[in-house]
Amino acid sequence: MADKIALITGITGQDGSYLAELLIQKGYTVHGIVRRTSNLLRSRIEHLRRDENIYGKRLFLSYGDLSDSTTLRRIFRDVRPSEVYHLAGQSHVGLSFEIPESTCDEAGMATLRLLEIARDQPEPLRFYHASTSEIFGSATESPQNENTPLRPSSPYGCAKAFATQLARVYRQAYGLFVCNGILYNHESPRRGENFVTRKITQSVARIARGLDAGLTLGNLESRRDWGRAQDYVVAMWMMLQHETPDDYVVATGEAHSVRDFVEAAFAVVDLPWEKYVKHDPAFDRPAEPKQLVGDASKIHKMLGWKPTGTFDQLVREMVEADLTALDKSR
Ligand code: NAP
Ligand code: F7E
Repeated sequence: MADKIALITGITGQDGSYLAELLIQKGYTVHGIVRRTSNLLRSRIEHLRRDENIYGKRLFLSYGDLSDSTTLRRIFRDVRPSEVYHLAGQSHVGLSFEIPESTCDEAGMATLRLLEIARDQPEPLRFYHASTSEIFGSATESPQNENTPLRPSSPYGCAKAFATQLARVYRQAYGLFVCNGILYNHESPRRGENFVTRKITQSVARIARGLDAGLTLGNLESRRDWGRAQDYVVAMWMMLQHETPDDYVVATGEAHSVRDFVEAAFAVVDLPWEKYVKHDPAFDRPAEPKQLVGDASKIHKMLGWKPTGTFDQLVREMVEADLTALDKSR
């Protein structure tokens, strides 16, 4: 296992940070691509970067941007990865209506750039593409599986559908080992602060400590299939260990509304949610997918993956982490 070299795009994100931990723990050498930002603190991987036994020994970071093919190609040449996990890109669906062009470049075209680089490598490698339930958008069937037709309903979903189909083409046309992980929403204390779950749990913690008076949200009736990010990165790794490349839906199979999430989060701190939560149409989206719920029976049967924990445990874990972080910072 010691000679396994993984390259992760998007290592500073929620999934990238958990995946880096998992792979280091499995004995991999991990290389991450980070983009230049004005603030050097990369909070989700800062604990790894500060660990002398890890940083510079098992974990390496290189500067690169998804739009910069020359640099990406150079990183592949220098790192010579045996496994590539392509996770980077603008991942906010609502925001993709406001910045469609850059979203499509990052979620769509950048995958093409990376697949082309992968195709040119002297040694074969295994490539994971971070696909999403958003490719199904206004699906006509529920739950969705790997054969459900692609009907995306946002610029983000369209770009990911393009990249997903392209990954299939590269697998079939060139025999590349490429897997699409069709992941449904997955959350954790490291979830970005402008996704609904984290926005809720962070706000609940602040309200419970008397720092905020209320929480403003968009559509409370939206339903999602929410799982734990820590489980979902294991699924990514499992896909690349199988003898043949394939696509897999990764989901819990259970749908809950944003309202359910709000109720469960306020219940953790024993406060009545109706008193604090308001609707603001500014957070509504021009279009919403229909009922997105995944059928993960293929990955369960083929790779033995299954989700852990319950919806209530996930909500509790996130609220408690935000309470702890808030108390530490004061
Ligand atoms: P995330 O927390 O938003 O992280 C995105 C990562 O991409 C960050 O490391 C970000 O770097 C990097 N990035 C963005 N634009 C870049 C660019 N132009 N060049 C280089 N790096 C760039 O996303 P996530 O939740 O971990 O999700 C990982 C992937 O899975 C994404 O592709 C997402 O679309 C997909 N996905 C996520 C879910 C989910 O529920 N989380 C479900 C299905 C699919 P900075 O730290 O510098 O911003
Ligand atoms: O929205 C509603 C919103 O932004 C969930 C990404 O990781 O999962 C994620 O995309 C729902 C939507 O996630 C607010 O309208 C209500 O119906 O947390 P979200 P998402 O759009 O499902 C998929 C699988 C991905 O691939 C993406 O990368 O919640 N909602 N009020 C709100 N959403 C937000 N963000 N903020 C609100 O105030």
